[in-house]
Amino acid sequence: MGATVSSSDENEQSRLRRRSFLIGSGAAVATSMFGALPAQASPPNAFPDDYDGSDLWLRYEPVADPGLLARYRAALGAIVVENAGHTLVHRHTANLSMAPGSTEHLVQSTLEAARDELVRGLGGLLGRPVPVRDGFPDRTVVVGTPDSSPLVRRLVPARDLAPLGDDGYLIRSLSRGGHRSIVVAGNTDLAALYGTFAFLRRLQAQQSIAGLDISSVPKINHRYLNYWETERLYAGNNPAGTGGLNGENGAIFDFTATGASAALNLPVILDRYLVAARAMASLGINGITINNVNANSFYLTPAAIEQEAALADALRPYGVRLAVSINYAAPTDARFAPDTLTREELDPYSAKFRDWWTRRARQLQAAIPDFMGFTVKANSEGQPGPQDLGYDHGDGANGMAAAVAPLGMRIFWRTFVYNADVDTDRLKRAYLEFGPIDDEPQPDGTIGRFAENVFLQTKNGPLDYQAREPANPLFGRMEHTNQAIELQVTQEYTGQNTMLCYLGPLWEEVLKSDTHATDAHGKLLAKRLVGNVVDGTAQGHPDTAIVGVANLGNADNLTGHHFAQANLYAFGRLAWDWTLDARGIAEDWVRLTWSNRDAVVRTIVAMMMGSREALVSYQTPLGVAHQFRSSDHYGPNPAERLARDDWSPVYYNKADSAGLGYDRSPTGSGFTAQYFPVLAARYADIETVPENLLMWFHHVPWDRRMRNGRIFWDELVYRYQTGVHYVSWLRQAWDSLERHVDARRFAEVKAKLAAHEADAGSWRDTCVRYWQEFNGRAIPTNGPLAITIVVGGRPIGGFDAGAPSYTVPVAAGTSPKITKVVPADPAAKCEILGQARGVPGRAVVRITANSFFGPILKDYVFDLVAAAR
Ligand code: GCW
Repeated sequence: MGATVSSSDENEQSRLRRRSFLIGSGAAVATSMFGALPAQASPPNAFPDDYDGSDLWLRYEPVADPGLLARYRAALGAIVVENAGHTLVHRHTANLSMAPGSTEHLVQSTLEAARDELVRGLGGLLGRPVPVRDGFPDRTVVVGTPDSSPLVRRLVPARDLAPLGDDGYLIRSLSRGGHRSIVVAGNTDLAALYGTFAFLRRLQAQQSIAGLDISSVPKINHRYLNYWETERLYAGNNPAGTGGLNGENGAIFDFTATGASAALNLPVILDRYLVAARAMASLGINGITINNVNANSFYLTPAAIEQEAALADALRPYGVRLAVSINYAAPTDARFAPDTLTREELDPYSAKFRDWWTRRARQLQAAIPDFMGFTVKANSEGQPGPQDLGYDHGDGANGMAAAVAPLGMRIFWRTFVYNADVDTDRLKRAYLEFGPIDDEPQPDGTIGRFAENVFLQTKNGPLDYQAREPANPLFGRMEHTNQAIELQVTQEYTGQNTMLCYLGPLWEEVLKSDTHATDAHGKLLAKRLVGNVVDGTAQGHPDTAIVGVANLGNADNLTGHHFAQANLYAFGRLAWDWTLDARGIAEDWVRLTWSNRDAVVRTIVAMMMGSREALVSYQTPLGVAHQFRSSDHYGPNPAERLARDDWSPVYYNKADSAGLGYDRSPTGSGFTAQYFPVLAARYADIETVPENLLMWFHHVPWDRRMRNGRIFWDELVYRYQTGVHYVSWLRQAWDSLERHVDARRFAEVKAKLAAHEADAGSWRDTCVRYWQEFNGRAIPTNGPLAITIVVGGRPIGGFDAGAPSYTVPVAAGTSPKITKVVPADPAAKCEILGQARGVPGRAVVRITANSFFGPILKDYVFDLVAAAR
């Protein structure tokens, strides 16, 4: 498809950008085809222009559609929450109070939380107060449980509530004798609160509330956050870095802030704690471990326990329970003197060790009766553990578990271990250490040594939260052990607080990936997706857990990047129901957070949905893992070689003159054998391994033919380029929303996207140049956005699509005008944004096309210069 040019002559880029000349079908059609919003007039956005994002998705803006507003108002005349103040939750801290000037408020019962959320939510959405009433007026929303509410007992048959368990809820429209109501009910106050948020979500997303008959039960029992207050914290309120300001460290909860913030430490409760609590409850998150797994034993000291108790008091009405991470060697810490142990006394079988932990757990339980237990990172990355005394992870986990079992607590023991003595391939190590413990016959005739109150907490992949990994082979392998999956919500390897990367698709991919797990007779299990293993349906586990390493901080918007809120949201929704699809979750989030206008929703959802695959493409395409510089895990450093082999990008890329990638097949490290047979065979063979994991399992020759016919080197380079081109499209798509998004958030995201594009380009360039050192090859020039231009009758092509600009010599006496643009992809759209008026001069050609993960865009910048004579 060629194109004839019809543009005026201009040579200044800022002016070029304002005037765009489209070749072909007309601007509106072309842009909407690629997801950006046509620039037509529309009503101004409802959010105030200075809105900072601090409400997360709990934003209750008045419903703009007059018809819908009228229907909502007609249906929702009153709120009835009977006996809301009857069942008060425990409160330890006598003088629990909000910081001066707070806007949130403390409640002391879960039903009060539900009632107040309805008052706030319906009042905002309906644009007028909705009164709280006694009795049973017409047009009422009733919230409660059969215990709290005689009305619920009357309106909802017991048999309908029975299958909901403790956390499930139902939402039902009822109409009797002309009397209409909506009832939100569960078996517990917390379930009623969950139902309340689900009901409000419907209104926020402007869905119909007529004829409701909804029920929902979570698939996983424990839906927890881990919060690392000192590491990978990308949501601090200091925009120049990740830290805090005014004596805060950037973490969401203040324990030890100094200076101007010293008066804000717990037990004082800040607004953001309650926003976070409401947000967690809105998703059904029911626990949080509040400190880093590289644990500071401060959190076990009496003074800290008092602070934790205050936090627990504030979160309790929302059903969010507390745990802390511990250091295995905490008993040796002088802060507990005289109650300390020697290093030799850390024997997990000894009464001394166990009693020490029982004492600590009792202190916690005295202040926090529903304290959950401990999260443990042991013998990992320098942390102490049972192996220091010659014991294994089973001994250590069970020793701790025995100490806290009488108190009803659990141990979450992480499997993120990779002791170099176990195997040269880091990926094989955890399986080799944990697997055999699961197989051990026990004296009571059962199999598997891990105690019942132990959960192994396992990262989704075998390496370390990379943007793409195969599922961890421990899923399905630990048949006799409780196992929680650990996902990283904070974007350590996925762009931190700069890149827009929606992680829903990553988690959906892993939760829905087939383990091909078999039973003891080698027969494939009927239910065997990773999600089935996690929710217990694969192997019949009654207790189940999912953990997200959270991305909260003290930034105004709580997550640093406005789009990082989506990741917390998606984690929570998937924790409740892992079978949901990432796109639907994104759509809900956009409606709750940005806008209900369909065209805006479509554009933002499109921006989100390709963002993770784009990041994979410009950072670590085709299965090459962990090419991050070690200093911060943000930028690239494929050449880096560290003292620790298994922290070094070179260890993962294995670049040489023959090719690239880590051979983990049977001819290499043999890691593939840790998978169940179907997967082991698929991954072992370079012909059958999924191409997106190619270099994860194989050392790939530069000339290897890919499935699309290209050679590996060319495809590799195009993947890097395509990822960056997606980010260029993101910027254009976002710009198209300027009139539809409140000003402050628009500008903040726009600035992040500019940095994102530059940093994605640096990933592409750094990696491609480094690979060239091994293969000596040129950059291929026939990628997805390749073009040929015609100037003065002469076709010019072969451009490196990764270059920022191109010099085009123009013969004396010929016009510098581009007369034709021919894209390699016939479906691509070409647009000449401007022509050079003379030489030297500048022309810009925009190419837009679709890649396999979404729209891509490149502006070719041509510097037209006089040809040398
Ligand atoms: O990815 C690594 C991170 C560490 C982290 C560790 C872990 C808290 O770089 O920051 O330590 O994983 O998960 O234990």
